[in-house]
Amino acid sequence: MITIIKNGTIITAGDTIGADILIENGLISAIGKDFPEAGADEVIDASGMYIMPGGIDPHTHLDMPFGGTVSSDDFFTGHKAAAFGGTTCHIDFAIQQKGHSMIDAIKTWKKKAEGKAAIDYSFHVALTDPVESSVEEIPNLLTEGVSSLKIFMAYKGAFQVDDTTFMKAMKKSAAHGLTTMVHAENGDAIALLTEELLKAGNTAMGYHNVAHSAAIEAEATARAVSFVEITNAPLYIVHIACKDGLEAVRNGRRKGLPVMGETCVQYTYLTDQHIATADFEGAKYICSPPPKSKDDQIAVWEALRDNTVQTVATDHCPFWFDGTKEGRTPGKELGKESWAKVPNGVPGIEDRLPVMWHLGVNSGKISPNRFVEITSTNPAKIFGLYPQKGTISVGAHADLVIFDPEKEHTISAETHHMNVDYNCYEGMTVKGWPKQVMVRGKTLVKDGEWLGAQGYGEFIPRKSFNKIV
Ligand code: DUC
Ligand code: ZN
Ligand code: ZN
Repeated sequence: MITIIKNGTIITAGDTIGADILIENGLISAIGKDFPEAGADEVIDASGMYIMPGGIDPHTHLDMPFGGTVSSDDFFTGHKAAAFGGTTCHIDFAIQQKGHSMIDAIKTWKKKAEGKAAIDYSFHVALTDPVESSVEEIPNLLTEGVSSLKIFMAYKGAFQVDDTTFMKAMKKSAAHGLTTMVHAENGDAIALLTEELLKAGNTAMGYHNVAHSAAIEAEATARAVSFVEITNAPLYIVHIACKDGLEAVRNGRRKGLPVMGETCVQYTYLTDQHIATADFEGAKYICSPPPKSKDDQIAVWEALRDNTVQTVATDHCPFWFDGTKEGRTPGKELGKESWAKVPNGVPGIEDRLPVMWHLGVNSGKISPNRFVEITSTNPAKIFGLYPQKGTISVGAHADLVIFDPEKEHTISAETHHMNVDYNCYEGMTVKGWPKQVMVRGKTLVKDGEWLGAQGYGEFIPRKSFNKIV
């Protein structure tokens, strides 16, 4: 199969060039001008369009048992939605069950995706059983194509592990070329405050932000950065949402420590005021860590600009607002009586690229090249997918977004493709929209039409060639 994309403007993390792309059998085989069209199966005229590497979402939770229910997008619905929004690859989390190995978890998550996947995917694994055998298992993860390991400093009694296990895991991972990742919130403090708040009858949604305050996130983030200094092991801190946490990462990087940071699209737009909305509406925005003050949001944008954070993800973990309807899994209504029972998570896998383009590029906060870098290139580099993915170069997968910078679209749950009954960006009119989206040369979405297929998406094994960026 030979495809030519002509007359477009190619945007990568490093360059903006007017050139045509030749695609052969799913790979980019040449970048140049005036390729002979005779013999091509398809010629796409991309006049007026930008051509960018497909989005790579480094942090998602599809089909994840959590909070007494399961996230509402599986590996087909989530993938279809991702493709409509220009994301062509993502890295999900296989979560270890206590008493079981991490290899078991990876196998379980691979099964969830098999036959359903429509875009390409890979897995991180979360170490949740803080026993010696878990740490000993770390080198074996590479045989399953997993080169990144997640630790939770939060979710006491469930996923949280102690600092000793955390540091041992960092050292073992570093010694074998794996990158450690961490959810940085102080789980002990959250558990204590939750108990006190509930005892005092403070059950309204806004109290989620009291139990998950900026100090609680910043303390854990600073501690995690100190662990990098102590172990000299690389660390990627996921979903950073507060100014003081970002400052801890910035200081660590200034010292030359191998620490990296991720933020999520919701933290560039939502604030604690969304969660404090009356009449249970705020439950829609409950996630951990939660979006915080306007000041924190400004700090997130600053960190995206000055490279304190290198990636923007989604932490996509959707739950129905009303999960009582026929055919739905239980959702946010589980927490009608108390914020503490609301399943934590927000949808966003479909919205990430258009919202970041609109809020970031259209406003002049970030350049189109920086947009590509934080949404695709850096996730690929950090997690060992580059240069197969994350850029437009000869030999790379033809995972491409043909993006119409002039097209306006109003985001709504009525028209989105995520399997969830609300959207965090409801009513936002964005300028710039994916016109055509390809994974390995196959068009999955064209002019709003779904042309993809369940089972087309491939598991991408990753070796220990992760980079620090
Ligand atoms: N936070 C969420 O809000 N959902 C999934 C897991 C997490 O850490
Ligand atoms: Zn997390
Ligand atoms: Zn997460």
